[in-house]
Amino acid sequence: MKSRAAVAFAAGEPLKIVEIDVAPPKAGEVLVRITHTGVCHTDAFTLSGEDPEGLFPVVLGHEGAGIVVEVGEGVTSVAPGDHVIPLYTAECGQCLFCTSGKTNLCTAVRATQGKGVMPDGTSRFSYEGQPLYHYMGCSTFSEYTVVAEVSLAKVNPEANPEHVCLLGCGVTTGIGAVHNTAKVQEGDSVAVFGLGGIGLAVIQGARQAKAGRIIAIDTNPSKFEMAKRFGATDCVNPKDFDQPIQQVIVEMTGWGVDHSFECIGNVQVMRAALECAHRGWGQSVIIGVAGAGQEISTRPFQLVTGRKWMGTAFGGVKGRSQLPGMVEDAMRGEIELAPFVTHTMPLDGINEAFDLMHEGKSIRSVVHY
Ligand code: NAD
Ligand code: AHE
Ligand code: ZN
Repeated sequence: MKSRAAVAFAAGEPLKIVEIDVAPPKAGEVLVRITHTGVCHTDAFTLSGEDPEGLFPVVLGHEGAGIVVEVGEGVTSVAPGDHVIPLYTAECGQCLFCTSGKTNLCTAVRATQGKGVMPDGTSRFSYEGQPLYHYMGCSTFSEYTVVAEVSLAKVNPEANPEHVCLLGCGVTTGIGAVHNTAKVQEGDSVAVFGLGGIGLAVIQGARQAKAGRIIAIDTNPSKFEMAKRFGATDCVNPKDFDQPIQQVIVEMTGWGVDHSFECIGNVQVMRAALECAHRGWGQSVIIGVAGAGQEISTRPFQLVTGRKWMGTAFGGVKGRSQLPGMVEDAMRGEIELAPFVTHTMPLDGINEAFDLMHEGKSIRSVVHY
């Protein structure tokens, strides 16, 4: 079938809106009509050419909501008409990782997903006869996409797709990082580096956990108003200080914070986030994604003296078993999604979403088909 899509033909170039061909779903696969998709910084990261797994030409997008159109042979957990959120972290329920009870990092389709193809090693997308790569197992920048059954969460059809698409990545990642990865407790102090969709969701999660002090840090002070609205108690612009930001946070708190979160993808800030964690027990969670060749470093003494360095993917959330409940939470107002959607546009305007992100003017742009 034909589908309107925003295709990344080459790194660093704007997406092109074209009509692509989408082949029917094979066994274990599902054809989904995407109605809405958020634009996450990770899409921009891969488009920039910095992603070691980046492949072109590709249909990007991984923060979507849609409706099942057709299922392939053997698919039983979803049916045409079901409302779904595609998952870049699948949940097969059977692999070593799913059954461990320790992680959400399912391996069922991860290897082929990273190669931009479906589990059988081929693509369902083509343009003018040439194959296009899939992205993160989702490719939500095409109106019609094919995903593995294990990469779909079935959600309440009454939910607003313009909002719950954000549970496909940003908001779930930030909130999950607080509850599943850091396990923030009542009264704990928190520092959040980077106040985009991810950092603001961390702040929302920290407030849910009844954290005490929530320090929001960004070099763009226009982000502070929203951070306060979500529960930040202090807002800090590193540009206002001569000392390194970790020293500023340690001085503000006495010994550092109980939990810090890096939500930028900058390895220098990852170091600062670790070094502003409390001596003896403070922990720092890396959420940001850093480019090819980047490495983190600190003095080992920082860990010897009790700090813990951690990371999280999709906030540790198991998509098929936990995302439907998070959608219900959002419908009850226990997870706030609307304030994240600062801009909406039709598919034709998707490059504007990337511009707004780079200019620091948006939190989330949501594209509708
Ligand atoms: P965003 O671009 O919307 O927000 C980033 C924020 O960081 C901006 O407000 C920017 O002003 C701020 N910033 C930039 N440099 C800074 C600095 N030196 N000090 C302080 N603030 C600075 O991005 P986003 O969509 O919120 O994503 C954030 C990061 O999280 C990205 O790296 C993205 O790839 C990653 N991510 C990871 C996961 C995961 O599962 N681990 C999921 C989603 C996104
Ligand atoms: N492909 C990159 C890494 C990209 C990355 O870390 N992705 C995050 C999700 S970002 C969502 O916006 C993630 O979940 N990673 C775990 C996984 O299995 O992909 C690289 O460095 O190769
Ligand atoms: Zn994302």
